[in-house]
Amino acid sequence: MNKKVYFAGSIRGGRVDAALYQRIIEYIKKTDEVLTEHIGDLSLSILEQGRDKDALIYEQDTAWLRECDVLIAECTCPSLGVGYELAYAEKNGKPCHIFYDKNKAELSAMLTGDSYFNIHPYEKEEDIYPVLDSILK
Ligand code: 6IA
Repeated sequence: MNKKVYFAGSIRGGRVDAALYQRIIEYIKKTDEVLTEHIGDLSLSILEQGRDKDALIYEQDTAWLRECDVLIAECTCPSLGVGYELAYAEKNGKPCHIFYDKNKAELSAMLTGDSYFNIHPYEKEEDIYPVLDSILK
């Protein structure tokens, strides 16, 4: 209860699962704080904004990664940024949980091969929520 959650999901890697991210974020927010609510924003711009603006995004996101209690990543849609965030969170000793739909994606060996990560393959969206309950309890 009342954990600070860094939810990670693809932005420039593709927004095909944005509505799923939104539902997961809303679920987590019933009991805990999500630092990265914008990941579920269906109108989020994925266009490059120039290095100065992206530097501000990087500074904010890495500050939240240092501040969070746990990182929860939805990795069905591959994202360079999410991969970077997972490595950054590991380096900072944050618990990391990775969800992916095993019928839609093959996870990178750089994630499945790293025993630090807690990996949760799922078949149906409904399978995600009881696992979230056990992570957040
Ligand atoms: O490589 P990707 O863009 O798919 O990386 C996605 C991950 O990087 C997410 O988990 C975010 O935490 C982070 N990230 C990437 N782009 C942004 C961003 N863009 N804002 C915040 N975090 C980002 C600009 C949106 C802004 C105009 C509201």
